[in-house]
Amino acid sequence: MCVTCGCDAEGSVTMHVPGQENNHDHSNGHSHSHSNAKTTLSVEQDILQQNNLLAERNKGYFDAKNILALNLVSSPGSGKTTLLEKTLTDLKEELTFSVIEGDQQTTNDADRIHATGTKVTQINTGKGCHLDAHMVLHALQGMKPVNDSVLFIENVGNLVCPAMFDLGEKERVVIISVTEGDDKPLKYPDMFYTSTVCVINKIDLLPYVPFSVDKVKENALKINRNLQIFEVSCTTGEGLNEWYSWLKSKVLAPDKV
Ligand SMILES: Nc1nc2c(ncn2[C@@H]2O[C@H](COP(=O)(O)OP(=O)(O)OP(=O)(O)O)[C@@H](O)[C@H]2O)c(=O)[nH]1
Ligand SMILES: [Mg+2]
Repeated sequence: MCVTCGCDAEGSVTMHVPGQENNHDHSNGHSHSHSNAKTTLSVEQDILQQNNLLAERNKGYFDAKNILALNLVSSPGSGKTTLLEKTLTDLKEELTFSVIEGDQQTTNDADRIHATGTKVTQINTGKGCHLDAHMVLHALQGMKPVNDSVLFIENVGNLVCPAMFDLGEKERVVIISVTEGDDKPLKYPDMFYTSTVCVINKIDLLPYVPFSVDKVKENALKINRNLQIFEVSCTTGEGLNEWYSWLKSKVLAPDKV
C-alpha cells in the first residue's frame, strides 16, 4: 500500500460523459510519514480505516440504488479495458452500464470506453498505484450512475496495492492473462484471496506460451477455494458467453449466484 510502496495517491478526476465534457481536479489529501516504524504503522492503519469507512458509504450508495459495482483488478495489460469494451458493446441492449477508469496518467482507457457510448469517468492517480474509496466516492458524485445499473471500476494495473483498498464493490474481479505465468496466484495471493471472480484472459495465445490453465486454476483455488473462474479470449470471443451469463445472473438475482 501507500506507506510501503511509496506511492503518493494525489489524483485528479476527469469526467467523460458521451456528448458532454466536464473536467475538474481533485486532491484526496493523503499524507505519509516515513520517519520510523511506529509512525508508519499508525499512518497505515489510519489510511485503511478511513478507506474502509468510505467504502461502506459507497456500498450503501450502491445498495440504495441497486447498482452492481465490480472492481476489475490485474497486472498492467491483462485485458481489463478490452474485456470492458467487449462486454459493454455486446450487452448494451440488455443492461445499463457506467465505468470508472483508474490509471496513473492519460485518458486513453476512458476514451476507449467513451467510444462504446458508455458513461465514463477517468481518475488519474498521479504517482498513486491504486484507486481508493474516496476517489470513487468523488467520481460517483460527479457521474451519478442510474438506478438498477452495472458499474465497472477498472483499477490501476497492479497486482499488489489495489488488493488492500475496498472500494465498496460487490464483486472483485481479478484478470490474469496467459502471458503472465501460471504461478501468479501464489506470488500475489492477496489479490486472489480478496477477489470473488477470476477471469483467465488471452486463451487464444495458449499455443504460443508455456502456461497451464489447469495449474493456474489449481494455484488460484489454493489461495481462494470460492473463486468463480472464467476462461476467455477477448480477441476471439471464446468463453465470453459464460462471463456474460454470470454477469446477467448477478444483476437479476444478486445474492443467489
Ligand atoms: N491476444 C490477445 N490479446 C488481448 C486479449 N485481450 C486483450 N488483449 C491485448 O492486450 C493488450 C492490453 O489490453 P488492455 O485491455 O489495454 O489491458 P488493461 O488491463 O486494460 O491494461 P492497463 O489498463 O494498462 O492495466 C492490448 O494490446 C489488447 O489488444 C486477448 O484475449 N487476446
Ligand atoms: Mg486498461
